[in-house]
Amino acid sequence: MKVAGLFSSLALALSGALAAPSAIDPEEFSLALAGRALPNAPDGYTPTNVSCPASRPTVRSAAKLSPNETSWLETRRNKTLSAMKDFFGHVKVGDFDVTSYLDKHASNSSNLPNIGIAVSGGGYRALMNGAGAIKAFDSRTNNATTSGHLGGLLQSATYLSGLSGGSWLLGSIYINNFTTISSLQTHTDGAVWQFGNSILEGPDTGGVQILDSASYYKDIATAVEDKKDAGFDTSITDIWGRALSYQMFNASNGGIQYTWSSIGETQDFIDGNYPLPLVVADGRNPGESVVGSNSTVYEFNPWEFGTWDPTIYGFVPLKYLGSRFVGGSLPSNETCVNGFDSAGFIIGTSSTLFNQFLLQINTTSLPTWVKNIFTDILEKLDKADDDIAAYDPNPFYHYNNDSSPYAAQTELDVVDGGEDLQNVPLHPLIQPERHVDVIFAVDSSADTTYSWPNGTALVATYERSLNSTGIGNGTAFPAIPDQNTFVNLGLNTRPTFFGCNSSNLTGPAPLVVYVPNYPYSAMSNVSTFTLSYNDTQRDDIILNGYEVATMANSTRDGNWTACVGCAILARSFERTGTTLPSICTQCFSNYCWNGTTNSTTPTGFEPTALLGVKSSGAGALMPTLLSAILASGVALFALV
Ligand SMILES: *[C@@H]1O[C@H](CO)[C@@H](O)[C@H](O)[C@H]1NC(C)=O
Ligand SMILES: *[C@@H]1O[C@H](CO)[C@@H](O)[C@H](O)[C@H]1NC(C)=O
Ligand SMILES: *[C@@H]1O[C@H](CO)[C@@H](O)[C@H](O)[C@H]1NC(C)=O
Ligand SMILES: *[C@@H]1O[C@H](CO)[C@@H](O)[C@H](O)[C@H]1NC(C)=O
Ligand SMILES: *[C@@H]1O[C@H](CO)[C@@H](O)[C@H](O)[C@H]1NC(C)=O
Ligand SMILES: *[C@@H]1O[C@H](CO)[C@@H](O)[C@H](O)[C@H]1NC(C)=O
Ligand SMILES: *[C@@H]1O[C@H](CO)[C@@H](O)[C@H](O)[C@H]1NC(C)=O
Ligand SMILES: *[C@@H]1O[C@H](CO)[C@@H](O)[C@H](O)[C@H]1NC(C)=O
Ligand SMILES: *[C@@H]1O[C@H](CO)[C@@H](O)[C@H](O)[C@H]1NC(C)=O
Ligand SMILES: *[C@@H]1O[C@H](CO)[C@@H](O)[C@H](O)[C@H]1NC(C)=O
Ligand SMILES: *[C@@H]1O[C@H](CO)[C@@H](O)[C@H](O)[C@H]1NC(C)=O
Ligand SMILES: CC(=O)N[C@H]1CO[C@H](CO)[C@@H](O)[C@@H]1O
Repeated sequence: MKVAGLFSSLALALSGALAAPSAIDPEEFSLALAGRALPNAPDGYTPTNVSCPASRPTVRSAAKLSPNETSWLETRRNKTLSAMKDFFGHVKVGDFDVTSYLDKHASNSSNLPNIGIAVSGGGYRALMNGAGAIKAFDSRTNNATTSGHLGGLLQSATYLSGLSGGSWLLGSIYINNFTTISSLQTHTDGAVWQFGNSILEGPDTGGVQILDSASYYKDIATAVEDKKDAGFDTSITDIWGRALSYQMFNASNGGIQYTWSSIGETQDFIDGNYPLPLVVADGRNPGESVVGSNSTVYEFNPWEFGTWDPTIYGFVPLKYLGSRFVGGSLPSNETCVNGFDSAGFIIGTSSTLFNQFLLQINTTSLPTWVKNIFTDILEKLDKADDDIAAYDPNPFYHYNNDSSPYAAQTELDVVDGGEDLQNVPLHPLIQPERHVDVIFAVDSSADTTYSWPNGTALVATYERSLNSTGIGNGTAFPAIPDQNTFVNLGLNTRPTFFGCNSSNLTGPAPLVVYVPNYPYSAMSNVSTFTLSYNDTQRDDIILNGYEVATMANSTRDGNWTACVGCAILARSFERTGTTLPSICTQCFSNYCWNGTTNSTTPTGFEPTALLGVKSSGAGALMPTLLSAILASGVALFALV
């Protein structure tokens, strides 16, 4: 799919018809930059030639962690140790003295717990429910470090992964200097996270973005056109990623100069002050239009883009994406390129299913002439290819020729991280090299008729891991029952632990704490298709997400935080030969799936709010809307 030339007509029409405000005042721009990741792209959105470092970038094998990650982990471990001590200062595990335990084993950090958090896809629903969980896990949230709460889990974590809607959450946090959810929930006009303005209309005038809808479209069109003019393939995902940036990044002009790799160059990240962010996307095989369970799963970490899968089994320096690698190295006649990894393009890549939202421009209150021009452009796009991000040049061109289905492709097609049904980004966290002990898997998928999760994402990851000599490539994952069992046994109505008994695993694998979206004080099963939320709806769903993670501040189970503590410590206890405290035995009998199944077809799944709905802000999904939209042919949305 090429957008070649298509944008010039839009840009021209818009700039001609409007006295659009001129470019941002440079002084205001530099002031607006304080406190974020780095605006280090050489030329805005346009990938640009730069001189190569003395040691030219190469693709490396996925056999090990990158040297960057290995050295960063050493720094991070000290930070997670002190954060865990703080966490267990208010999270009591019976009368077991966790602080002394951690101190006793501090000299051998591989004995200490290694925590991952994964935030699923599912559009704005996943963004908001995931945000509620992250808010609950964050020690900086008011009252989160009091009894019955889980503040400090985020600070204790080594990894935080997100895909699709979950990647918007990661982008919002990391590109904005690891900001808090509370700060993203401001009520000021023009601030970030103003979901009352649909992404189709663009940001409110005023505030950091200072744009009206027409200049919003003009700016997006110009950015994407410039990339095209520089000789790079563009797709609808480029437009989508730019649009997302205006909503997620607190920087003027949609943070056009912010790269994803700049996270790795941010001082607080270098100092190990927060977890390693991992964004997941899928590969679409050449000649295939459906992304199957054996598709390649990519990760974007702050240093690299690539995959652990046996297909490619390699990683390329993220900062140098856009350079013409051949067989894993950069030929001497080729130059280095920077600026391809625009932060918005990365989260846009992870959420390509949603670029279809752009097709709903007619539902907005935009002036008809803006709609007409945009419709005109969209109609010229090749619809069949709509949902890809074009990684052209393919950084893995002629790399691992024998195993890679992509080796002969000059372009790599990358799609939404949930398209292979693994809608919770567990893949980077189950890589044996990372030695993760426990994953908090926050699932906001819309699996059931009324948009609640039913374990489909975990089933997909489990099934993939069974092909251990093939696509699973040595990853192990706890046994997961079928979705009917999830619903019949209520495993999707409260947190459930999988893989408690490590001797029943096919290899080293984390304990998975499944945290499904469930109604407490709001009906948080909002439709994947709803594009705008006022602040009340937004805050209600975030609060509900907080309650999902804390089981309503432990009012649903007074032992909940102790049980979270037990899940964190379980694998560490095994390594150090520590007897399980009796509270943990009790927790595991309550929360661990014990192998029971009931695969009969359930009658339906329609939970009501456990605490009663506090406000009418967050309405439940209307099935009629769902059918109408499905009938209109975007059935893929049902998956996320
Ligand atoms: C980012 O946030 C940290 C922690 O709040 C703060 O110390 C630091 O100064 C901020 N960085 C910038 C560049 O503002
Ligand atoms: C990652 O490691 C490479 C090689 O050791 C080094 O050149 C590069 O600067 C590192 N990247 C960052 C962002 O620290
Ligand atoms: C971690 O902490 C230990 C003990 O305080 C210290 O000796 C070590 O240098 C620290 N390591 C890093 C990488 O900061
Ligand atoms: C924190 O707890 C105090 C005391 O219970 C309460 O008054 C206050 O509203 C709480 N703040 C938040 C943000 O929940
Ligand atoms: C994925 O599976 C399909 C059918 O099961 C097969 O045709 C295809 O070649 C497989 N792709 C890879 C990369 O293994
Ligand atoms: C570099 O050399 C290769 C092989 O001769 C050629 O295909 C490619 O176009 C050259 N690249 C540039 C930038 O000239
Ligand atoms: C918007 O509505 C017009 C007029 O009904 C129609 O021609 C056009 O195809 C629609 N655009 C989109 C993107 O659906
Ligand atoms: C579970 O979700 C899948 C879609 O992810 C759906 O096809 C299936 O019918 C659902 N089953 C139950 C029991 O909810
Ligand atoms: C296992 O994965 C390989 C590709 O890695 C694929 O060809 C094969 O069909 C898969 N087997 C099953 C049972 O899914
Ligand atoms: C133990 O492993 C077997 C074989 O993989 C599996 O069928 C069973 O469900 C597992 N039990 C639990 C509790 O995970
Ligand atoms: C927010 O939206 C909900 C649902 O549409 C509506 O009931 C509520 O009145 C709105 N609240 C505000 C403050 O606009
Ligand atoms: C554990 C395992 O099977 N690793 C394999 C992953 O894929 C690469 C590339 O095919 C193999 O070299 C590894 O042995």
